[in-house]
Amino acid sequence: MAKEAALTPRGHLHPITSLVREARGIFSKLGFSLAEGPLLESEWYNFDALNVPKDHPARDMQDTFFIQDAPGYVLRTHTSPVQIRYMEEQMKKDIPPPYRIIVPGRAFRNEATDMTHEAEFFQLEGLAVGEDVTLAHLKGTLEQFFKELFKGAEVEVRFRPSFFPFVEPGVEVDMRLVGSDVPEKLKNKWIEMMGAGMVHPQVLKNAGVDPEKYQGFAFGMGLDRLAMLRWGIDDVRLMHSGDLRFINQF
Ligand code: 2U9
Repeated sequence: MAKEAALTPRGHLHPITSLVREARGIFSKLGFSLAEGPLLESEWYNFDALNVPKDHPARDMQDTFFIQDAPGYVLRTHTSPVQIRYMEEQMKKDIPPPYRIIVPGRAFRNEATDMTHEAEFFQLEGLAVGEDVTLAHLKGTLEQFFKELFKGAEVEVRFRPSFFPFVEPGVEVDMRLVGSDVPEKLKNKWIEMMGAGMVHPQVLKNAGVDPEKYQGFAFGMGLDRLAMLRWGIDDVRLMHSGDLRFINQF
């Protein structure tokens, strides 16, 4: 019996599945729970509620998959609508902040594909809302995340000012790994990991949360890129190809 079990071929976790599981473990220790939402999303949740203007290039046919038989609906271009839905639902149930969630999931962009671009990609976003949430909490949270994800390395995190319509201020988050265990390709280099910021007051309002009373931080990253960095994968198209020769290497 034992011998038979040893000979049974084993499946392999997709690298993105591994990353989601790890992220879930790390963030749950920080008090974050997991939220999910639909892939087919209304323009309100995907764009308007998130403060993306009507004339924003992201709302163009070239960048977004619109649905012919469902006017007003799109394949979500990020997982951010899930955070809007979550806050709205909590407020409707009379459950005020603090909120802490991570949101893993697929997102879609209508663009030409190459080694670093895919029309389908996988995101991990996060949201923390409370009466005294600051950018410093965001930095500490992300430092802890990277530290646990790249175990054995010393991790530094830096913010550079940036702009996203749903946050103010917005930042690009870079990470630098130092230490003897770090692969040469990643060592001592600032690597852009994600975008983040303080949730725009209008966005809180759109979700039914009083921006006079509450603030929040939010972040978003691509797990495809993170997996490529971590395992030295050079073509993002392998990630969603369903090719077992790829998956079997993990
Ligand atoms: C709500 C409010 C704010 C999430 C954020 C980014 C910045 C960001 C990109 C990283 C790489 C998407 O996968 S990617 O192309 N994301 O830069 N995301 S702030 O902000 C939110 C989300 C939800 C309610």
